[in-house]
Amino acid sequence: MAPNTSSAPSRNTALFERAKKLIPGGVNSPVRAFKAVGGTPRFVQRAQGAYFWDADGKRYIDYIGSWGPMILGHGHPAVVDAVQKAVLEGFSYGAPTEREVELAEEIVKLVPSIEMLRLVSSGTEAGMSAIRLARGATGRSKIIKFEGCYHGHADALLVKAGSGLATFGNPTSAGVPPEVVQHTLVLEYNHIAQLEEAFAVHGSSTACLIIEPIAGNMNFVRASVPFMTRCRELCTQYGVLLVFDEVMTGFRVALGGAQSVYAKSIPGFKPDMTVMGKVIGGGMPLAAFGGTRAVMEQLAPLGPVYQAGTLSGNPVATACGLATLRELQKPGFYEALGERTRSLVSGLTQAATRAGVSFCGDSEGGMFGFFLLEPLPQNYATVMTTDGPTFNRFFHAMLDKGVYYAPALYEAGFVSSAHTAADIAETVEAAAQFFAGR
Ligand code: HOZ
Repeated sequence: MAPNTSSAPSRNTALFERAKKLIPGGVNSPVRAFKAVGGTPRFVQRAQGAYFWDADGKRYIDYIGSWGPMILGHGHPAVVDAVQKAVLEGFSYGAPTEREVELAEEIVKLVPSIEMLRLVSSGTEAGMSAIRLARGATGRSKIIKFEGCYHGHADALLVKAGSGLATFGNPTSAGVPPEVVQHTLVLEYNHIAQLEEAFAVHGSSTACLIIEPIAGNMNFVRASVPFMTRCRELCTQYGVLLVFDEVMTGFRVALGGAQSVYAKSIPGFKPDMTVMGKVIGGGMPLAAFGGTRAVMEQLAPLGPVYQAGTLSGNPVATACGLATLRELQKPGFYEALGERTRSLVSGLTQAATRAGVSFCGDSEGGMFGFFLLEPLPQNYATVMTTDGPTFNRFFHAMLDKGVYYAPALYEAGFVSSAHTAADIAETVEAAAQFFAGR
């Protein structure tokens, strides 16, 4: 399709108007609506490699990649081939398949803390199920989470979460009764003294501590090594299950996920449970939760904790996930991805610095974040001090130049193996023009 000319009516606008009549806010997930940054969401027509084209035929370098799953870029031939073959064999059976066993074997092989796992269809479902299992396995009710960490939209976890809730300046959703979250303790990310106090009071009645080890829903904020070390020590001391939410970071920051990154600094480090999604489905609705055998065997039909799903382990989704995981294991994959991502963050930082703009960024593997402030924030409150209006102008300037970042400053960004050095250079040049003319 030929690109729309500026005088022609925008198909994005027309589609948005049509969508708003039937779908709340015109979108099926809030952040997509551009409410925080203003303007009209781009309706995607098609995507290939590092790019997508909108309904007006304009091309964008895509740094969202479906919010993380598209680590190989769009339409990777090996993945497309696997999905096409799977589709011909049937869409869904509601019965076990060899492919879901293969996917489980692959994940267990690559993530040593996971001895058993269950496949589900979304990160929200995985997080919600992991919490129920942690409570069932420990016989305790309380859970600990951190401000700015988002673990999907299950009621008990929708307290002071980041992502879309942060965008709308509303830390907790309406419709979540106080009684439902009375057992959810929310602590400050990277605050060791507060963590120790909370464990001293509530440790023995707490089922689990759930954490995004590298938080991607308040932009990109790492848990410090000393903080993570204390999380592990206190969980062990009080019999609290340490649950890593690796929906974003799993197979994204390293082949073994963020836990393998922490294991480099904390000898023998392992969480008790892990929640995964995004990359393991390669762009199809697929997620998982897993952990030690002792905990996972509490799950029905073996144990008393109920959990189920009609589309769980879907044969097309598992084909897509398996093909994706096989590509990631090719030699040098993460080295190249990490290098490309670092080159983006350092290019943006240099461009901002040259123009005298306060800027900092960080990345791990194919996940990154940047802030229009310095130094790197360590918690949600600091992230919230970012200059929103300037970010919004930056976002739109980049969009005009064909670079698509997340339409909110509380979201991490993603680079795929399809992004080339030329894509990074084009992006950095676009940013440099904005910083220079700001
Ligand atoms: N929960 C995602 C942001 N962290 C947004 C998902 C979407 O809009 O697709």
